[in-house]
Order: sequence, then C-alpha cells, then structure tokens
Amino acid sequence: MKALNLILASFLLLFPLKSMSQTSANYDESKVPALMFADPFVSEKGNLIKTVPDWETIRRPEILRLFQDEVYGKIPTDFDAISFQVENKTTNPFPDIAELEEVNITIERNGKSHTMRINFFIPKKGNGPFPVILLINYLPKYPDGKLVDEAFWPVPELIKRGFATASFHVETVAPDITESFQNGIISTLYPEQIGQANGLKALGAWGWGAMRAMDYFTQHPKIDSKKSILVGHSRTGKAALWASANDPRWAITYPNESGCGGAALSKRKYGETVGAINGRFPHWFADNFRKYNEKEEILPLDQHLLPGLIAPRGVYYSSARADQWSDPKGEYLGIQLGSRVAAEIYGKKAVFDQDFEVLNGPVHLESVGYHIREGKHNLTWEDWKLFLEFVEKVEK
Ligand code: GTR
Repeated sequence: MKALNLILASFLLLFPLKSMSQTSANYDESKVPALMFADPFVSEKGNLIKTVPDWETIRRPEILRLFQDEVYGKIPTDFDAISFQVENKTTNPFPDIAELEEVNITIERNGKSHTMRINFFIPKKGNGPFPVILLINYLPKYPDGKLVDEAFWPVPELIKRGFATASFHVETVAPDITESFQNGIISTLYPEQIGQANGLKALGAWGWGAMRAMDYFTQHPKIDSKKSILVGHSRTGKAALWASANDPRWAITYPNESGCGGAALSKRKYGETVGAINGRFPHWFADNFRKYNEKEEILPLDQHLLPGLIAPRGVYYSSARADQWSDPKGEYLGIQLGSRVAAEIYGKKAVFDQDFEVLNGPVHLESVGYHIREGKHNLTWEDWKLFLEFVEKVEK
C-alpha cells in the first residue's frame, strides 16, 4: 500500500500540470468530425463577395459582428481622454543599446480613470523612426517589477535588428483571474459591459490594452507606427488576433501557439475544445461562446475567418509539434483557409498549397506565413527568429 501511495505521489509530481481535460482530449485524427465551414465569400443574404468594396462594406462587418457576439465579446473604444506620462522607476537593463521608457497611460471615461503601464525600449543607434513590436505578456514570472525575460521577450536581439519594442502585462488592464478579471478597465471604465452576453471579457480587455499602447506609439516622434507589430503567445496570442481584427493600425500580427479560440479551428475538436476552455477560463470569452460547449458543430463561424479580418495586413501563425493541446494542424488549416481573403480579394501571393502533413520548413508568403517547430508549448528564440525573417520579407 505504501509502495502504491509512493508511486501515485511521484506520478502526481511528474504530471501535475496535465489537467483531466487535457488527458481526455481527442488526439486521434481519425476521430476528427467531417467539417462544415462558413464560406468567407458568401454574405448572409447569399450574395457572392468578390470585390474589395463588397468585402469591406458587407462581408467583413458581418464576420466581425459574429466574432464579437458569439466568441470574444465587444471591445469598446470610446473614452473621454487619454494621457501619457513617462515615469522610469526601474534600472534600464540595456543602457548601451536602448533607451527605456516606463509609460503610464491614463484613460478617462465618465469621470473615472484607469492607468495602465507599458515598458518600452527604443534603439539608441540611428534616429528612427523605428518600427515597433509590442508583446502582450501574461507570464507570472515577470509581472511589473522585473522588466524582461530574454527567452520570451528577446529585447536586445530586437533592438539590434532596429526595432523598438514594448510590452505590458495583462494584469495592468484586467487580471487573468476568473474571480477578479473585472477589477481593471471593465468595472472602472466600461461597467455597462458586465452581464451582457456579448460584453467585454478578459481577452478583449487585453486587446484594448494593445490599442492604447498603439495610441502612444502613433504620437511618438521616434516610432514609425505604420510598421507596428503585435505579438502574443497562447492566451495573449488569442487577444492579439482579436485586437488586430478590431484595430487596423497593426501592420503585422503574430499569435504564437494560440490554439483553441485563437488560430485553431474549433470544429475539429482536437486537443483543447470550446467546452474545455470555457470551463477552465470562464473569464476569457463572451458568455455567448458557452452555447457551443460540446456543440462546436453549430457555431455559425470558425477561426478560419479571423485572418481575413486582418487582411491585407500581415499575419503569421506558428505551432509546436509537441503542443498537441493547441492542435497544430487546426492552426495551419486556420491560416491556410483564412489566407484566401488576402489572396482572392486583395490579390496577394498568399496561397498555402502544401498539406500540413508534408510541410518541411517555414512557409513565408506575401502577407501571411507559418512555421511549426519541434518541442513544447512556449515562445522561443527559434519562433522569434523565423518570424523576424518573415517580417523582413513583408517590409521590403
Ligand atoms: C492553456 C490553455 C490554452 C492556452 C494556454 C496559455 O492552459 O488551455 O488555451 O491559452 O493555457 O495561455 O498558455
């Protein structure tokens, strides 16, 4: 009995992070259901959408509304005032190559105000204006206080390549906690969103934070905000996608391993499912998204419609082979199908003609790209490096 307890205890020690939903998830391709997808090029009234004006005035707004109402909830953007104050409190870890600005962004609405904070590094070499990369961070390892985790946010490498780079922690906008996520901008600035079935939740709030950081970049003399890049990993990859669908000021959007509710197709029910994600993180998505728990087949849309909302701007996805929970094949299909808008409406060379199974290296097309690497769920230097190669091609 003692031996059995010992075995059990060491098993729990070895696998403490694998939740039950993760172990009971489907990882068998033969069990993936036959897929029925909404057509990006047929409007709700049944009209064929072929031109840029029809896409931009009819079909794109329909799809944006569907994501807003059924998946993510609204991102309100109205406020009365915004102001910026640079207040450096931390020692600059890279004084030789970068200037550091720790910026307080204060937003006012209906007599109330909220202040969020971003950490911002600007190259010392050259006069700019510099393109800027914003990373939405959620790692508990370095909330405000410690500025940089070089594996996850490789500031010196980005600076050396001529980018300015900024990051904010989700907590400065909305805590990533089911019980208290509203204790940020939601209850202070947008209380009317609370209780609405398509109201603002945590992912949308983090996306809103990215927009306010962009407000700072657009007025910064050293920044070329027309070349701004939004990056997120996993949960913040989902937020980055939704932010960029709402805010056309992002030139390139890079969600790394954003999985369920991000890059991956929900209807495949492979790895993490809608029911699993809503169960574990009820504060991320609109309440309406719960209607599709274990019923993904009745979703009136799927994630392949997201890249089209970002087109013709750049969008890049990446997966990790051992990160089956995020469904790498579903992520690839999401961008392969999704890039049809860039290709067929905007005439970009954006056709992924290889099947997922035969991919043997990164695919870098005109405004879209994808890579899969070996290894586990993480944002690594390998991911950054391949992504930056794509950026160089897009910005040429
Ligand atoms: C997982 C979650 C994923 C993903 C990830 C992360 O536990 O199931 O959807 O968002 O967390 O953010 O690291």
